[in-house]
Amino acid sequence: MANPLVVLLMGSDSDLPTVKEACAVLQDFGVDFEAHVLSAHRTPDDLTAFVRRAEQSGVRVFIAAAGGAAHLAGVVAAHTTRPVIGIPIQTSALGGLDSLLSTVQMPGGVPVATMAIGAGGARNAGLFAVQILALADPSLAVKLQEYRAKQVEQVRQNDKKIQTGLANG
Ligand code: RP5
Repeated sequence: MANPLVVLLMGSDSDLPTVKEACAVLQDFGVDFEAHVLSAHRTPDDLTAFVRRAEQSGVRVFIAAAGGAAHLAGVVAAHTTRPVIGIPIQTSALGGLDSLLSTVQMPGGVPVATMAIGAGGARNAGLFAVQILALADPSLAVKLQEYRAKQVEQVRQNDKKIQTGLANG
């Protein structure tokens, strides 16, 4: 492992399309990260060893995405005191409610910052990681301000488009 600030873990390669949303945010902000498939259930020993190594190599934030009986974020949190952000993957069986509840309902003492189900949650996971890093990195804090300002501008433009569309019937 090089020295990434953020590590993204996913329980299966089938989670990758969602996880890519978080990767895109980290890339946009110029944050070094690594992404790996590691499963709390299928590769428990590899997961534990990885988290220990990652902590030693200086990883500041973990992001963990999993679906169904989604214990990945919780198990990562059990092995580190660094912040862990959970992404509940949308599932075909239960729409992701299974993933959400099994990620968010951590016992007191071992927190996981759980995002919303699916792509929006994954984007927010990336942003939340940037927000944590920005506490000690003023240049990232500036980029976050710019990101928000762009978002405001985008919504205002969308509103204008809608107003024009309504006025023209
Ligand atoms: C979870 O089981 C993974 O995070 C994935 O969302 C779900 C299904 O995995 P696959 O059967 O697609 O590999 O551990």
